Amino acid sequence: MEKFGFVGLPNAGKSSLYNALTGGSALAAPYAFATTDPNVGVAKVTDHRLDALAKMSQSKKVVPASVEFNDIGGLVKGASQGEGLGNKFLAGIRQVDAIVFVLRAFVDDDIPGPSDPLEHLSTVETELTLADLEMVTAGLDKKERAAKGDSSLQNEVDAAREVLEHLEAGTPLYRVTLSESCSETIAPWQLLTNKPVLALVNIAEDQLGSVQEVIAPVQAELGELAPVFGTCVQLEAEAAQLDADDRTEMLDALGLGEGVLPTFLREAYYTLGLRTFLTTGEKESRAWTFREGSPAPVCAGRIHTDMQRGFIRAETVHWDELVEAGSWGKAREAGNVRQEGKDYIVKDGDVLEFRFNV
Ligand SMILES: Nc1nc2c(ncn2[C@@H]2O[C@H](COP(=O)(O)OP(=O)(O)OP(=O)(O)O)[C@@H](O)[C@H]2O)c(=O)[nH]1
Ligand SMILES: [Mg+2]
Repeated sequence: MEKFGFVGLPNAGKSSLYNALTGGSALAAPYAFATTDPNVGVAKVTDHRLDALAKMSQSKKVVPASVEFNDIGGLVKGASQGEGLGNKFLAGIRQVDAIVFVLRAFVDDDIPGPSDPLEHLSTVETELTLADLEMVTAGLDKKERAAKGDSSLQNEVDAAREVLEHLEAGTPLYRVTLSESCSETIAPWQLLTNKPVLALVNIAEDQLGSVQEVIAPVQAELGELAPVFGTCVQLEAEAAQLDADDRTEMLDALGLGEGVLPTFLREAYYTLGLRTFLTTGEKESRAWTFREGSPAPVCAGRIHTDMQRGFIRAETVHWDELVEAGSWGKAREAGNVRQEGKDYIVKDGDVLEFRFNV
């Protein structure tokens, strides 16, 4: 499952966001470093295509796609010198696939900490860059020594030197374009700033009418580097505790529609190059995650390795054509079901039935 890690200052609202997304009950409290041990939870990605297919098939079970969120402690200025919780706890999010910056804009005199999201962003960027710098400096030293006896390590030494140059200049790696060989070689180091980023600005309830203005400076700062979202995390966390009807009523009353978080979640998923194919039947309708550009057998392998090994073909129909036809049978009659072979690149929203032989 794909994983996201939250990074932000104390009291930015990371644990509140975690609760809102996963329906969890992590401690969210108005003092710094409320979170010490990480919270790990799963969020379901809502998908109207899956709902439509489940309805068509009258499926007994509906299984949406899901992603994992890791909520960790707050990062402060000087963390690399041991301030606050230090920066060792960042190791807990080295394995994540992408990082979500949680930046506070809400003002609340009872909750300590700055309310300027740009100040949050700058601290977070600096501290992540310093954490990477520490790791690369130590790693390079080791590799240089090892490369003396093993020339095959020279590649890695070169790559580490290239990233070191950027990190020493204070530049997080997501802001630079690394050479292709460097990019490939350094990937296993799992550097924090060498991951895709997204930003979520946590705004006050009374800023909900001007979300765009509040997040504009952050958008300007990050430009093309990261999608930026804004919402009042507290309200969405409260809504997440309600049952579906009450939640809809609460969010509607606030003019929030379905809430910002479902959109955030879908976009986070999409930003990572994740796509969805679907399966549907009476027993179950299900959304499956695959990487953009995957051929049909790889997608079959998401369900079962036997299906990949013994792949023959994939009966394929786009979800909306299937829903419009009303059943697989009718979609076949209408000529909408294609027989796709092993080279077929699966598209987001395809409904598939694999034929295989083991
Ligand atoms: N007024 C207001 N308060 C909020 C909002 N979001 C979170 N809070 C409150 O701010 C406090 C801190 O929130 P947390 O979610 O614990 O923040 P955190 O980023 O996890 O903090 P650390 O774990 O200490 O790093 C809590 O008391 C929340 O209830 C918001 O949108 N508006
Ligand atoms: Mg917390």
